[in-house]
Amino acid sequence: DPYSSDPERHPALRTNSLKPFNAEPPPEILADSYITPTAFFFKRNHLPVPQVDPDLYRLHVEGLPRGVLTLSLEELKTRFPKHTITATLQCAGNRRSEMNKTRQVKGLNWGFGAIGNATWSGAKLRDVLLAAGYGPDVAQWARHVQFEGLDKEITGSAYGASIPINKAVSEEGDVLLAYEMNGKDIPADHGFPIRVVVPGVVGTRNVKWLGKIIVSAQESSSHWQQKDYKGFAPGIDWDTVDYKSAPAIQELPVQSAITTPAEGSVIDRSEEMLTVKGYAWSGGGREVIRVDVSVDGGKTWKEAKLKSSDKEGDQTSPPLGRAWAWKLWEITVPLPPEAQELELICKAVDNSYNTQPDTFGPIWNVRGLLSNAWHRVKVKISE
Ligand code: MTE
Ligand code: MO
Repeated sequence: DPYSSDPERHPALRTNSLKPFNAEPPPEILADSYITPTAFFFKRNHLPVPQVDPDLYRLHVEGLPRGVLTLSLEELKTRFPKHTITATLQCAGNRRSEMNKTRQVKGLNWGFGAIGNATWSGAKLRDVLLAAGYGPDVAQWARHVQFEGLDKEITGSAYGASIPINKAVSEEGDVLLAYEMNGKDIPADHGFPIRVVVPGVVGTRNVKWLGKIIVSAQESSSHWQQKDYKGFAPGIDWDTVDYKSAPAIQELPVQSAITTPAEGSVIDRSEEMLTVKGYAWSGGGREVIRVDVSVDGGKTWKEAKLKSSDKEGDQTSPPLGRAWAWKLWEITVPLPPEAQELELICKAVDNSYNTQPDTFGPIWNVRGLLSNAWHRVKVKISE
């Protein structure tokens, strides 16, 4: 069994698949703390978790005219300044189960917990590429930076993905070769000893157990770059899909969800007030500037209070274009008199004034990706 050396996991995780291991936290814990506890951070593995000896670990940087640069873990930690960022990671399949209810899609049936927020520390990819010989000459032809994981299919091909070179070398792109998550060594499930953190970019490009970096004129030729993680029109099905016709997903659209109360909760009328909480995030470093909440199915809306950390009242903004981390939000509203059932809704707005679509129909796609329609939660009120 290639999965026999997979690590232990927290028993409260909701498992979507055991081999490979895919799981998300109980969603109500997500808004409890600004930083998602590592044990509860969603895990999305396509293959068995590779066992890596940190002393034998080597990272190879290829494709540059100067030849291959090989770095040990120690060299990565000591030759390059250590940077720390707080960034939200979201799987392109987050909230797929809701889109699946509109019309069946193919993929793991994620709820709204395939997202988490962590602090990540490591060397800047930019610094490593410069040390490997990236410069104006290379910029003439290089278009993509490819990543290969140490996890492999039985055929021997490694998990792989790529990102545009501009994101990789930008001083403001903040792409990390991370060796710490939430202040500790990156755990086995999250890519020990090195994972790429590409803030603002879909989970799949954040390659774990990083073995190789290749500077190239081409995108990664991997299955996950070419034949998966792309969006299509609602009319395209498995018989008509042409993967070459759409670009690979990079930056994600604006997203939000209600983490409490849970679907189907019963609220006591005598409580009079109802507190609704959740998360909101947008891709590409766009900052969430507003979350609108309705408790009457979208007839009326109120603005939630946004939080940029666990500090009471913290509404600080990150530098423009570098809002890598989510915001938590909260609102307390009076229970509408007479109503026996409420439909709670949230929708977020980012600083480009992008917002979420109201329903899944118009954004339905065969693979169930980019599922970001208004999040709706029904609750009952008991007398
Ligand atoms: N990297 C490797 N090497 N193998 C993988 O299976 N899964 C990707 C990405 N990086 C994956 C990978 C996907 S689809 C996502 S959503 C994120 O890792 C999940 O990261 P996490 O497990 O740390 O939450
Ligand atoms: Mo993913």
